Amino acid sequence: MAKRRLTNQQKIRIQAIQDKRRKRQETQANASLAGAESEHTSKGRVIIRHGATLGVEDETGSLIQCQTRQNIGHPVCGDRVIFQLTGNASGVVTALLPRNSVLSRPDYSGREKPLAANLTQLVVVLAPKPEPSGYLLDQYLVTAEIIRVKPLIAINKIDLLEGAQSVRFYANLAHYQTIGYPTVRVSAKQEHGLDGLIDRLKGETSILVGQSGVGKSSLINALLPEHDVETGILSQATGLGRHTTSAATLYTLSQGGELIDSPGVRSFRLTDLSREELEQGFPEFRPYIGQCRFHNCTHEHEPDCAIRAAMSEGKLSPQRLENFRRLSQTSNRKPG
Ligand SMILES: Nc1nc2c(ncn2[C@@H]2O[C@H](COP(=O)(O)OP(=O)(O)OP(=O)(O)O)[C@@H](O)[C@H]2O)c(=O)[nH]1
Ligand SMILES: [Mg+2]
Ligand SMILES: [Zn+2]
Repeated sequence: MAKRRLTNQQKIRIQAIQDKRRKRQETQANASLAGAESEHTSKGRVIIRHGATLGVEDETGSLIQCQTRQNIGHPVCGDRVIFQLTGNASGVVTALLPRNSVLSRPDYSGREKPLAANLTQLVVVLAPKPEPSGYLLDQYLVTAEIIRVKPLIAINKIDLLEGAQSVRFYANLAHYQTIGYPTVRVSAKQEHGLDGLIDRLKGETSILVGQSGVGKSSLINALLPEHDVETGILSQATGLGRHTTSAATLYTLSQGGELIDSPGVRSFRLTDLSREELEQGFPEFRPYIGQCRFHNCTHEHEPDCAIRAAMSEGKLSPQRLENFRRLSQTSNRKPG
């Protein structure tokens, strides 16, 4: 208890220091407008983080390599920051500006680690190869609901689909469209369907997420031909990607919008959610929430369960309910 109070106090103090730096920056900006001398602090955008080093783009579009002051939090790709120049193209980040949203992943010790900030859209990239995981897709879709960003499903490598295989592939994903998740079909390789994707990216800060090898970086290359982002081949033995991209990186699209490439994952662990939060992550469940006989129904075995009844009537997808149950068993450690 005492430890927690101390931590909160520390947080308040760190917050106050950052607020002061922000205010100082604002005053300086005003002073420099008035032609007065100013210490050189500027606002910037983190476009990449490599270990402790940040690539910060200043307001003129120049890239400054920055270290960060301790105790200001953990700036990540997409963060807005205040930095001070220490050299020609080097500096130190002194404050982290408030975030509109943040995508985190638990690290090996289970602690939340931010991956990217100020997102407005989460684009889950799937492909026929490597084979999609509905469980991973559902985890990302729940995450989009929880961090309040728009979800988008991008099916890439459609050039690999033909005939019966194609019909089967789309049939397995059809329920996402029924629920209302926007979906685009593209081929980064053949540059097919990109206009539909570009339309959805305009005016948004989007992050491409998904398994390694689905073609996230290839999509960046197709959308931004002036960049040549490294892409990897799939392993012949396992059909899986080789984790080619190692750090989230923000790109600006000429058609409008910002797009973040991110390292592929094999699995994604949701942060601890209460059952209520998890239910909110499945928007098609909403009409039935509160309709079960028991208010704390787990939708597994209780009598008069509205969710299971809806599934039997074909109104809810059995795969989604299965993933909901799996997630409520693994991520549901927080009391509701
Ligand atoms: N046939 C086909 N292959 C593609 C397409 N897009 C990407 N690929 C191939 O898929 C492989 C993996 O692509 P990447 O872009 O490196 O995948 P990634 O999602 O960035 O992978 P990580 O960085 O490891 O997460 C490469 O061999 C690409 O050439 C596509 O539209 N069609
Ligand atoms: Mg990549
Ligand atoms: Zn129920």
